[in-house]
Amino acid sequence: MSFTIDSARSIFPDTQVANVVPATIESCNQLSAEDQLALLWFAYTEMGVTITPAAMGAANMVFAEKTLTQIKQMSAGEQTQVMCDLVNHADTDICHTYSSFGTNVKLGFWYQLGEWMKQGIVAPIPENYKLSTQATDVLQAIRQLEGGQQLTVLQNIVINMGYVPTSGTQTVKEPVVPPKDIAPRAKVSIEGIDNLTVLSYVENMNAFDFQGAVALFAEDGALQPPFQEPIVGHESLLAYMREECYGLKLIPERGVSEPAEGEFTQIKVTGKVQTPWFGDSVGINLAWRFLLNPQGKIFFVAIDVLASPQEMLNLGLLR
Ligand code: 45D
Repeated sequence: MSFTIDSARSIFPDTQVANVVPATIESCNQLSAEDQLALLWFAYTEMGVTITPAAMGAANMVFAEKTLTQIKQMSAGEQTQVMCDLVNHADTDICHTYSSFGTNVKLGFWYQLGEWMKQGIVAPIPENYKLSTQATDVLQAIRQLEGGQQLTVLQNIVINMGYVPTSGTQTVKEPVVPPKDIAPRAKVSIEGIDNLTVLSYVENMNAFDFQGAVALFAEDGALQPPFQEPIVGHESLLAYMREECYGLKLIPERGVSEPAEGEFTQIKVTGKVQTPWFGDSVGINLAWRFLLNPQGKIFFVAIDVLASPQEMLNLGLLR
């Protein structure tokens, strides 16, 4: 018996994932648009995290410039309407354009709006806005999360704003980003792991050498980002990495490697990732669950946001 992508998804089944993240997003989605905007704004400003301006370089903000200028020129009422439309997934031109942005452009778009709200160029959330009791509860729930989990909630909410077609899975493709310079390479070491595929995966990702990283995957290999479906095959993986992975810093700490059925090898690594948005001020606790085929290629890797820092030590050794 051999693995399928589907069966590979359940390797290391006792990994405790931060399910509180999708649960929080779900309760947020139940609120009215005004409440969501106010709640998210309060959460975002309360976090007090400072976005590294350099991160805006990782995002290809040219794609959003026209829309941002358009919003800047609107009346306060229209600006508020646009923001509510984005939350409501309304069928408007701006919502359609927004949906065509990649993750980093969406984050950069809101970062810019947030800056303009602080400067009084875009309609702010009224300081005395009174959250509904439900929204107050959600804000309280967000406060309880770890820093990395809070950012994952915000990131996911921002990704899902804009127009969502009700039928079909037609996604608007972002124009291809020209390959950027490859960062200097650094050797990695992971306690308990000497597997060259896993080590080169981390080295290539940290060097933004995505062709090198994709070459480590089997032809039909897959990568599953946190709370998402797997991305399958070299072409899709390369497109994904070019769009989402510039500026990420993978900091694996320790791992375990064990044989799996059919001469596959399963390897679990725990550690942190830093996003270009916050540099080394926030680390997100992660696990990478790799399944290597008998040829040593990556057949599957899942990236999971961990439920707690203690999960960093759960390598499945005590099963
Ligand atoms: O007015 O090995 C609101 C992969 C609304 C690749 C706002 C990976 C109200 C393979 C929206 C609040 C990528 C999977 C304003 C590894 C309002 C791999 C603005 C993992 C103004 C390791 C809000 C990588 C703003 C990971 C501006 C897990 C919010 C990366 C900004 C995780 C929020 C990255 C930002 C994360 C959040 C980044 C910038 C979680 C960024 C989060």
